[in-house]
Amino acid sequence: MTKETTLDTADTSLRVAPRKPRLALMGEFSAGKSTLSKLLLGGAPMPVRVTATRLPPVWLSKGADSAVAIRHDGTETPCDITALDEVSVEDTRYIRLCNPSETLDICDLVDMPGISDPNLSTEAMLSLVDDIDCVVWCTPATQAWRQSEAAMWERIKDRTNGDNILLVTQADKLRNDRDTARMLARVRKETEGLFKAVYPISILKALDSGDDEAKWQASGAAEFVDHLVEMLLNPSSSAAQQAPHYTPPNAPSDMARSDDAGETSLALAGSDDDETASDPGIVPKRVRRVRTELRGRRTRPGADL
Ligand SMILES: Nc1nc2c(ncn2[C@@H]2O[C@H](COP(=O)(O)OP(=O)(O)O)[C@@H](O)[C@H]2O)c(=O)[nH]1
Ligand SMILES: [Mg+2]
Repeated sequence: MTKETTLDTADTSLRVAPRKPRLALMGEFSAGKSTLSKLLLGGAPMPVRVTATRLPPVWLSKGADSAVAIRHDGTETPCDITALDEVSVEDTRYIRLCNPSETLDICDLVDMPGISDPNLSTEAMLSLVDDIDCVVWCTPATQAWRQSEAAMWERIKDRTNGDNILLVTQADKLRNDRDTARMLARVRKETEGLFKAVYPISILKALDSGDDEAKWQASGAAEFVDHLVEMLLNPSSSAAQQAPHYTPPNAPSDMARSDDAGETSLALAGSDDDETASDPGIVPKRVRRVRTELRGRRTRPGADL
């Protein structure tokens, strides 16, 4: 009996609020992380150039467009969403950016600076990694998986839940399929056991694929997005529970609304009408594809959310 009581107490006091998985995009400078975040966010246009080079980590959560700089000492300063590159890189632990993209219904996305960025200390990066769950590591096809990446990944991988993907970006820069196959064989061998999967992709081709399903497939995005969505909806770690309306730390008050969470999760999957209502502009086809992936996973018989 005593034991039972203790367990009950522990259960109540230690219960962690369920939340969405937090996915970090990592890799060297110019590996394509910010371009990938653009691809994943799809139709919700970023109000700023997230490809600006000197930015602190950008933590993207679902919500109406807003930006807040979180300093290393924990203090917060709202910032001009159109001038994020004015935020002090040295003082800022990360910029919290809210964005209405539906992708952010299933995860938070953290667009990290390059791993060798002199403005981001290794300690600061590792401390942020401790707050995320999983990683898509971007490595450019022409110089894939350099020693610096292998060394840094060694320090990072055990801080994740293991749901990590290695994305070999800029595959369009290789001369032909044979070069691609050789490069992939090498990278897969060198990273054996370090990632759940390795995918080649041309993010630019994926962004350009428009309505063309064959081009979307050929870009490598289809296979990658399929796996990523599957992983985010069924994370390995019990720390990252699925919860459609998790409110991130320091969330602005307009994000803390508590509407019927479960319903909303499935509504995302279900209704194109809703999408049209909230997004009166043109919805790029690539976004619909990400949504289709979400929809497929959420409506699949037996899919357990
Ligand atoms: N050729 C090619 N260029 C790409 C691709 N993805 C990104 N880039 C370019 O690579 C450069 C660096 O991309 P960026 O996303 O800013 O890299 P980050 O520093 O990792 O965030 C930009 O000029 C992108 O346009 C791709 O798939 N193919
Ligand atoms: Mg970037």
